[in-house]
Amino acid sequence: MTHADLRADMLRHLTYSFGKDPEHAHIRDWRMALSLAVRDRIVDPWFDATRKTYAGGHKRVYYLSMEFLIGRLLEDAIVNLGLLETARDAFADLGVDFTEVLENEPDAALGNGGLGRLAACFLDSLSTIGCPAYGYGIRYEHGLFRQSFVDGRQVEEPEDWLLQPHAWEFQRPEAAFEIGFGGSVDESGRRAVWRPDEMVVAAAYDTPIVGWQGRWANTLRLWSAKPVRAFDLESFNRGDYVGAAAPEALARTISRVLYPDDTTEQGKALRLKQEYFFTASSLRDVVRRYLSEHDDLRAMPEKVAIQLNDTHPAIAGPELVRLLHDEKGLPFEDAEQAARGCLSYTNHTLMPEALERWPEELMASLLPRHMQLIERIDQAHAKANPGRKVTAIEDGEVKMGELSFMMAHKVNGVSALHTGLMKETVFAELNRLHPDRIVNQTNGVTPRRWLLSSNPGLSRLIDDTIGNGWVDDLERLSELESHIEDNGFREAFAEAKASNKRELARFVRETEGVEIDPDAMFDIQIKRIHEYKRQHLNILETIAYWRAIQENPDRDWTPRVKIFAGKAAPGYVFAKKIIHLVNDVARMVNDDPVTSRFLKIVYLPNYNVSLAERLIPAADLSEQISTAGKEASGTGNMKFALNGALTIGTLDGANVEIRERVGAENFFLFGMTAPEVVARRTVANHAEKAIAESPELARAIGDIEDGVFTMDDPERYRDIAQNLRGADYFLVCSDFSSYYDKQREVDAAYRNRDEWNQKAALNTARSGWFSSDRTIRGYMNDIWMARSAL
Ligand code: KOT
Repeated sequence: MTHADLRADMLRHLTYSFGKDPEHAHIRDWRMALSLAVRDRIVDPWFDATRKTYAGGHKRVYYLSMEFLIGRLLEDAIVNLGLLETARDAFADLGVDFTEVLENEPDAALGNGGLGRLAACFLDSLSTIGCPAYGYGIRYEHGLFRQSFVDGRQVEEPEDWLLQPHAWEFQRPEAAFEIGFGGSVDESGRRAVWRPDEMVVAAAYDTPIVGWQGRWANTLRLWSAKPVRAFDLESFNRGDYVGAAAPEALARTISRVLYPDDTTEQGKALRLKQEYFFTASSLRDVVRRYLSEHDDLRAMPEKVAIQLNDTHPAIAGPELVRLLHDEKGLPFEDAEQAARGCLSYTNHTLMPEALERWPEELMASLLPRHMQLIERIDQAHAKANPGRKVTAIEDGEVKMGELSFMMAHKVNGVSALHTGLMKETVFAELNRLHPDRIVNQTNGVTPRRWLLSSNPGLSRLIDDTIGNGWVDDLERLSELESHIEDNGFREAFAEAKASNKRELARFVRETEGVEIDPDAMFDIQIKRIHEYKRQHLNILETIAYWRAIQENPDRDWTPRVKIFAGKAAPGYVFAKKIIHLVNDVARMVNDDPVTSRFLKIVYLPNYNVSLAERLIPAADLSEQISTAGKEASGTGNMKFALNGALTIGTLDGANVEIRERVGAENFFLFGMTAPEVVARRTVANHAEKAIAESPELARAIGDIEDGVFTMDDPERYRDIAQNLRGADYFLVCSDFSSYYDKQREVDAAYRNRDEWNQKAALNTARSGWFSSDRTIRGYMNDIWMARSAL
């Protein structure tokens, strides 16, 4: 396809799909026209993939996830179809800025963070590998809130990506299911019959997901809630026009908004409704598709693999049993076995506050038949494993982790450390009963988005050095190693980074009005704000460094820019205080004429996928500083290493495996290990002791308490300081010295720029294993027993 062909296609869509003539087209019109022209190229491979899957009788994988943090799709599709240069040329002809067109696309934020972004990377890898698969989720009208700062405080505004037409989706009016809630169970007949008293319609919207080089395309099917009857005619005829629209509003509430909590549970009835809504519609679709080709439901596991992305779709266990037993008439035992053969469950966190538990009462009132089946599943498990006290129902609550474990043939963790901890802690007893069930699948990231499109400079250098085979065979990056000795290569590698940093400096100047020096070290921490991720450890170290510079301003300090980005859940007061503190410190430090040559702090608002794509390629140092044992895996850590940033981090999650692969000498390790963390908590006054041993820490906390950064309101951070001096559950104080000292080693290392570049290049060369293609192959082989159809 030439750029003239693409231009002609765009002009046709501009005219006939949108009724615009080129003279009057806005950027948005061009973006929509390009999107449809590109989408047209995906439809054929998409149909082909469906036909091949049917014809070959292939097993299908269904990935059920509450969140798909897909971000922008246009550039991804263009890159995967190999049309980047073609599109650029087409716009050059038209005199329209191509980058502006790409950046005009709203960033679809249908997820909170790691869990949702992992699902999106998996979709890309499944299509690249040619594994027949569907992603199933919710078509939220409002994705994750937009964040801004007012006087340094986080302010949330609703996100409304669907206010404008969405170029990528196809509405499927023919694919709709009625989903029930509440009511009662009629057990008078031979089979239990659930009679719900509330119904909504789940309507399907499909987005094709094309893989690398357009060889295969799968479907992301998102469900939108609609009323069974849009309008209550009776109310209308009575003249009650508001009441007439009530059923519509009620039904639509279910897919209205994404819950903005990451790794914490809200326990709200609407959330449980959302979970059942998308799980039930997805399973009905799966069973319908299976029965269109097969008739033996007991053999379903041979053709169907259903992955539960955490426990959010855990109701899939009882729902599938209900469909097979109550509705299709299989004996309970056969239904349970067939369901278990299909289902598997990924655990993403061990933090007790994130493990889903639903009050029995709520479950019974919303899903009465499911509550009965959960009891039966629990009893069957107890009967099969006598003498063991492990149950899915405890203290009047349904424990969704235990339920998922019992209903899955495989359960996986997301890094080696995390999987080990799962076996030792939350699932210890279940693991003893089912020792082969828990397996590890270390997370990965798609190299198409996280290197090829987001870092074109480095990608070009890699192509020129080893060819472009790395894009779908990322371990080939190891071929770069032999070139690292070559001065020319090292300089080109350094220049790719330098150029990304200049571009970021320009962005920060234009959006924030803050001047940062592209030659300073760019030290970046971007992720959800959470106590366990310890952004406050980072800001304490920043304060201490600032004080050290002030005391000795004539020393030759290593210039740094500390960059933060990330959202706090709206109800998470402590996390919001951390944001405010960083902003207050930034204001003070950036205005300090003595230190500002050496230290700048930037907190970028509204962190999302697109901002990550801008920041990661420009990083020198990646902050992965969670309390050991708390971050299940991390995936940002992988993206940074892949893009040639060095990590300062704890032995937590996938950091462990990153360090093993890139080499200990190319990774700045600090802090306690997971077992040391557990031991340290038993030490009386651990925080007080750590503060007494570190004058830098004592001073930094003192500054916060004295209102150094909050002259107008010295009390503002009293509770942060109190928490640090007191419980300090996440051991910020106990890890401080080790972190501070390691940062000074980082300073020294950055001064030897050539050696630093060598370490950076080694990080890239040795990060190939962290491709989500590798992860997906692991799931296919160890869990799904699925094969590529290519
Ligand atoms: C839990 C409850 C609600 C919403 C999100 C979660 C959640 C997110 N649990 N774990 N995560 C993160 O998942 C990522 C992908 O596996 C991990 O890399 C990360 O460490 C988890 O915190």
